[in-house]
Amino acid sequence: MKTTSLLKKIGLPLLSAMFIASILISACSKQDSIEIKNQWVRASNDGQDVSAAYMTIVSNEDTNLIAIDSDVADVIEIHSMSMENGVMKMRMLDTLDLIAGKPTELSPGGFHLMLFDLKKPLNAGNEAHFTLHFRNKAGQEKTISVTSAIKAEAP
Ligand SMILES: [Cu+2]
Repeated sequence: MKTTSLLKKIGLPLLSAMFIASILISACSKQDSIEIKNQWVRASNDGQDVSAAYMTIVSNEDTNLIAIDSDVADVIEIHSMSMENGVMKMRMLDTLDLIAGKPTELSPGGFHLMLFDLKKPLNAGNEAHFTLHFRNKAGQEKTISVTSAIKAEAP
């Protein structure tokens, strides 16, 4: 068939050209990328409307996490947790500083996103969606969307 042989002739170089182009594009956009991984949300307990979300954030430029929206909670605060004189203290932060290339871990016992006024109970096995707002030193803002699995305990 004519069309088949034509496809064979043109298809492969075209595909590889597209592949190379996509690599170039991702290499360019990587210059100011923010990566989110290991994200999860703790399932809420019966009768409680608070919970916490965890994740690892890696930005390749210095920036700040300044605000968070979600479909599961009306109010979300950035909290830190630390031991002070033998007592665990939780503190609200205005922003979370992110240093270029350094993974910032939000995990139980450390930084976390505190969810208040849950819109509905968070059941293990479901998902929650978050929109993270960042602002760098130059004042440029960036938004990243994240889907987190709801889990009964730390993975
Ligand atoms: Cu907290």
